[in-house]
Amino acid sequence: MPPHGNSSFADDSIEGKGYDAKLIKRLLHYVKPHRKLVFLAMFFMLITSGVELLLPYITKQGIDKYLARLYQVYTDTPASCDSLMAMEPAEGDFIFLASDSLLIRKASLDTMDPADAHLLATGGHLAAETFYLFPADQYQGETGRLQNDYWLVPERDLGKIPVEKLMTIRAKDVSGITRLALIFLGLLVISIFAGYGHVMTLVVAGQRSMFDVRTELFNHIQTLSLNFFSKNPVGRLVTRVSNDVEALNEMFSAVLVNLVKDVLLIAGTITILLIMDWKLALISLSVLPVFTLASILFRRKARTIYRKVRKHLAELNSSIAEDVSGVKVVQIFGQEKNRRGRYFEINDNYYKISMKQLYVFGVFRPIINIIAQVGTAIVLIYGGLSTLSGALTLGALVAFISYVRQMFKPISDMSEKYNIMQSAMASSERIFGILDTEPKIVQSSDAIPPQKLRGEVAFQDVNFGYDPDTPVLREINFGIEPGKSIALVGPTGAGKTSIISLLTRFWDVDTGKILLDGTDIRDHSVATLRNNTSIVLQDAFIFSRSVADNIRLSSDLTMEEIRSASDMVQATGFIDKLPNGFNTVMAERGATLSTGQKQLICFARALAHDPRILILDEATSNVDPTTEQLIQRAIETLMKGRTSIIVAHRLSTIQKCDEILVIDAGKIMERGSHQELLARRGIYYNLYLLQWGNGK
Ligand code: TTP
Ligand code: MG
Repeated sequence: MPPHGNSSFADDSIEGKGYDAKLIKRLLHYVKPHRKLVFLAMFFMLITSGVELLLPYITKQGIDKYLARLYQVYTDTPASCDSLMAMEPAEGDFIFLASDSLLIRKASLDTMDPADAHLLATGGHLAAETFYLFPADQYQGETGRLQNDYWLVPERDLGKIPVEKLMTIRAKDVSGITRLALIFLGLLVISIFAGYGHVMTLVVAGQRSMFDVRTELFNHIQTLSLNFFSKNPVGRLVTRVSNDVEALNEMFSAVLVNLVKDVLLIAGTITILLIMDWKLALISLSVLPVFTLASILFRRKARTIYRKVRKHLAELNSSIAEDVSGVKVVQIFGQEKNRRGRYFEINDNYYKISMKQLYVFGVFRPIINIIAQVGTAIVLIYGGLSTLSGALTLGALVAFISYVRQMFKPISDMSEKYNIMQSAMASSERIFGILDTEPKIVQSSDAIPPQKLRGEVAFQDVNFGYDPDTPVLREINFGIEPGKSIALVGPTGAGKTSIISLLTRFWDVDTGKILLDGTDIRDHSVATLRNNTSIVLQDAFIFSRSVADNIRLSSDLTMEEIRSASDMVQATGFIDKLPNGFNTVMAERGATLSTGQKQLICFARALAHDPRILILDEATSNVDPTTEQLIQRAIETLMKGRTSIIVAHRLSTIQKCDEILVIDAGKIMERGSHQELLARRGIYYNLYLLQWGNGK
């Protein structure tokens, strides 16, 4: 067993590493069959991330190109004006006014070589005043001045132009903005669909992978030895199969779905910010470490406290349940005051922890929000100053603010994802722990192919204990000829059930050998063992399926065969009286049947499979005399012509057997026929007097 085997199912903690390359690699193995879906999801994800990164940029374009189409006047020597025009600016970026002056579009400073832009802005040749520009043949008003073919209106005087006039002379800007708005909308629609596709494909891939994990886990658990089950209570196994797989699923839907996208968005945003204005970028990113730290701290605290709240709530609930259901006892023994005190304490604990939770949320959430707002404020202050001094366009500032705000959410989400990853890693470790547990009963690779047995059984010097330190069976030696029968008798806890558990390989011997037809049971294939033996256990197990299915199990017995088997053990009588006869579906564990009826069904099951070797652990329970007789006859029918090992409590069964072994404290103390053993006046004789002496 690997190092993360048993020890890790010992506790159900969810602390641990948030990332474990080995575990992730194993998990990916389950995703592999569904990789097409994952790739599709990645494709969708790239689209949505791209759109999200693009939207603020479109806003910037709209503002700079159409809303704030501002120009500044540049005056210098004709030679430098010429050289500027020779830079081949984009259409409308530079406008020739006179030999010594140009109009330069403010937004174009952004797109030109930063060194040139710097030179222009700091050379003292660029006037700070900004103008809107209108063709002189379309508009000439009171405010502004005429220069060449253009009417220049200072930015601050734009409001003086009547609105209707403004709309007509700015028709080009209006149509430009409309076009951008439509593009914006189109992208949004695309991103909605791509986002839907992204989540759906990944969730489907996740559910399918988890389906596979659950199936494998279930199948594997079924092959495990009883040793495993004695160490892992049923409740815990149920948790493994459902909760732990669910934790993995949560990782899929919450983490994998968004993690890559978040990382991509954060990286993309930071890159864009740095390209737009690296100084402003660094300044606005300065709050990130504090923000990240606060988010992590908050998530961690929130998670711990959430767990505590859950624990206290469970305590509260179970306390109410217990006291209400036990109210009679409480009243009869006058325990009301006592229980009230106890309840008050639990209630008070729950109240206190809930208040603490409120406090954590009430303090941390606002703090985190404030940090994010401070980040935005820094951008606004510093960026605002840059915009005023002309180093940053208004559009760039607006885009900057959008990008910075857009970045906070994925960062705060990521700390939550880390928590989910942590529990998922712990869960997968436990799941793999089970998957790595070897089935104890292994079939050796050179096992004899399945065969039909004659039915000779022999135990040779068998020693065995459920745990190595306490031996349960010591030096067990006996043999049974094909078709003969043996009865195991002895006080409770003697080891009778243990002997037959070894024969069915629910467990394997520690030392010694069990031979079937002269061959070690461990060299036979498991199929030989299962096909040639039938076992009826002390606690008859009935599945919640129809009676016929309970007899048939997974074999392909016909209805006639099932009926004839149940006829032979005389079970048909009561089965036919059930509401739907053989098709009556049983309650869980056969709760609606009596003990005797359950036994009879199990006998029919054993008989229908026609085994060479019959193993029977007789129930000790008392049944009415009629059923007793039915059972007795059924056992006789079952034994006929088969090698039988019977843990017997009924004198009549014992007397029918060819040999009786008296077991006590894990040893065979006496053996022989009924008469021989009585004559010895030993353990058997005493048992006889105690149990059957009263004539039963
Ligand atoms: P059994 O073999 O179950 O005793 P028994 O079948 O003779 O008793 P009964 O007549 O009541 O059915 O148990 C022998 C010892 O092994 C006993 O001390 C309990 C112990 N034991 C385990 O430790 N683990 C197990 O799973 C079982 C079945 C028994
Ligand atoms: Mg027993």
